[in-house]
Amino acid sequence: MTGELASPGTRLRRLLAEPQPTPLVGAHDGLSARIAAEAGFPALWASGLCMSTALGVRDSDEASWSDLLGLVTRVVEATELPVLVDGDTGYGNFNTARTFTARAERIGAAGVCLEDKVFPKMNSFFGDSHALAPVDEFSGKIRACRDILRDPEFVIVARTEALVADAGMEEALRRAEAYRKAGADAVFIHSRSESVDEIAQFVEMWRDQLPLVIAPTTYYRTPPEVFATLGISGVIWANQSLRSAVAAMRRACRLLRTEGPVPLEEEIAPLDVVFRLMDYQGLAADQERYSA
Ligand code: SPV
Ligand code: MG
Repeated sequence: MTGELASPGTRLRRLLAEPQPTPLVGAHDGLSARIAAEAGFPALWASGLCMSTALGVRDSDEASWSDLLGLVTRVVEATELPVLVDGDTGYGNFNTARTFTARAERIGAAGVCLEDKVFPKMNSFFGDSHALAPVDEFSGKIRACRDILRDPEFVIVARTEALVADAGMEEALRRAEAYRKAGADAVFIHSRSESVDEIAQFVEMWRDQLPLVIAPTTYYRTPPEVFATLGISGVIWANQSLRSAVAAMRRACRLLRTEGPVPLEEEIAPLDVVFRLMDYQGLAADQERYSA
């Protein structure tokens, strides 16, 4: 008998409710999803930055949301892991946000994260142009997303960019509180500080009202036990896997061009690894089983 898995939303919800922070790793296609699963990550972040980069465009709403959902489908189908989808600003108003969310749910994602910036947004780590959407307008998006779900366990994460936009701690708290009231299941408090201090300050003032999610892209030096002590629920390693691929591909192309394939072969994944990641053996076994 094969046991039914709980819904993706339920599984993500349970992970975020665990006493220790749940690590999520950024994925942008089926391959990166499988590599993350092989390494033992319990959940995936379908990263807007990474999917945009994989498509060869900027993380400034240049990819259409159908393009992004195409990649999310690949990420979802590649493993059994629950996938939290980066829904950026929701691509317009409450209606585009809820349509995106409904589609993400239909294709098997576990949750969507929406951020309170103005469309078109810019990646939080580039430049200083990060205008915030009015709180009421963004709260309306959260409510609309909540109302369109089929699975009430599907997770809606509200991300505030107040600290990224230099709007201050009070504003970050005011926004997080509004989004909690609008029906968010968790708050993603984003920071581009190199220290965890502003996150710690937020946590202290937030007083555990909803699970908190963070992406320590710039404060990656923070010892992991600090996140546990702060009671953080989800730690998103948003772009490290993609950036490692960028470094490896650049090096490989340079080496191939300058020195040829022989020195390169030593350091690249053997085809066997590729076949194993995609379970070619499983297909060979099925071939036996189903062919006359
Ligand atoms: C993403 O991965 O697209 C994110 C997280 O939004 S970050 O790029 O770290 O802001
Ligand atoms: Mg993003």
